[in-house]
Amino acid sequence: MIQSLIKREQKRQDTKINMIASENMVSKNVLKAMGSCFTNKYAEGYPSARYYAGNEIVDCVEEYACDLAKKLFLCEHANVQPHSGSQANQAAYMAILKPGDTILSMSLDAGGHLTHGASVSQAGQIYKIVQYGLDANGVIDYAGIEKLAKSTKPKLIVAGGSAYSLVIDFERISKIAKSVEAYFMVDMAHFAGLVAAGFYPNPCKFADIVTSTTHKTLRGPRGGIILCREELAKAVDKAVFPGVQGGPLVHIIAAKAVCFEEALQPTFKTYIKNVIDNTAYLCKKLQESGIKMICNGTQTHLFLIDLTDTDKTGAQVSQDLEDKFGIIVNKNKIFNDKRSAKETSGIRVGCAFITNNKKVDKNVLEEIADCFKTVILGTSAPKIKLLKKVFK
Ligand code: DSN
Repeated sequence: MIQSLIKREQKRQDTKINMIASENMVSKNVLKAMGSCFTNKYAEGYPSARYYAGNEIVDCVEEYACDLAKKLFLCEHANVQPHSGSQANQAAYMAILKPGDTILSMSLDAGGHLTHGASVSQAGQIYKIVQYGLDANGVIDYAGIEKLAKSTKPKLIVAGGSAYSLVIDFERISKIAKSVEAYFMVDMAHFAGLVAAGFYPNPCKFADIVTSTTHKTLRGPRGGIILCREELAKAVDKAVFPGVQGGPLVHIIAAKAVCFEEALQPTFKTYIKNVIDNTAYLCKKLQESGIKMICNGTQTHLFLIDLTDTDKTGAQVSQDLEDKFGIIVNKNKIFNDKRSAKETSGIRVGCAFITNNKKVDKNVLEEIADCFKTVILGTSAPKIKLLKKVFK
């Protein structure tokens, strides 16, 4: 049964036009490591300090993955055990905060993440959460962060998110954090690949703790990592295990190492440059046709379409794009959205997945733009000749 479902899913991934900004396509070697015999091993603890015997090879894997992560992101300490970005964030908070401490973070509808303190998340229930948003231009309200930091004296300021399309000014936020003696954490899950390739400022230069997933633009297995300076290393490691997790997923750690090896290659730089170029080109084509963007554009692998001037909801647009053209996107709330998370007034679009297909060029992107225009603006249906050839 499962084998046939795997085949069907592979076909779906090959034939649909996947523009979900947080997804990507791993290499055969990453897949191989994930499916390896390391899945059979328990390894609670850390290299040379395990609670189970038989970890001499596992230790080599974890040490190698940590060394590569440090090399890739130029940081002093790496923990590669978090099972996910959410657990990485949970552990990062636990390493430096006490229940009831104040976190200042970007709100979910401004592009932040659930784990940054939404009321339904664990962080929202354990810590006191104060949130910042966007200014009138859709840019992070840096002046607002400063004001809130001064008035609420947070113990931690968090930057990063899931639906913000501009480069974040880490230096500015780190100065604000220092001025109120708060820790500064960056969740780079979305743009980690851009950082690795040198197309986004490295948050490790400015933040006390950096968390990430490894499966978005970084193009590795599903999982998380935490990076920090040596002085926080012990607290971070203790928070990951035994703080929030038990045994690490050694097969995933092996796959993270493969992903880091790949991200250190020149070909990865080319891939990320193409992702950014494709995203910018598609975004520009849509803007030229009158479609509005939050932040008025993009500097990254994603953009967020603002549907408030149209009669369409995010839910309708996402459904129509899939039904009519096989384009897969996600509906997304926008800042101060009047619609619910089920409907939304935004659509988040990313080019990390489709850029793996070498045939995706400007002509293909123009056909994709025509599909969006048909669904959002009601222009006549395009021929999509190229799309049929490229995604088959
Ligand atoms: N669910 C991820 C995303 O789509 O951005 C964030 O966790």
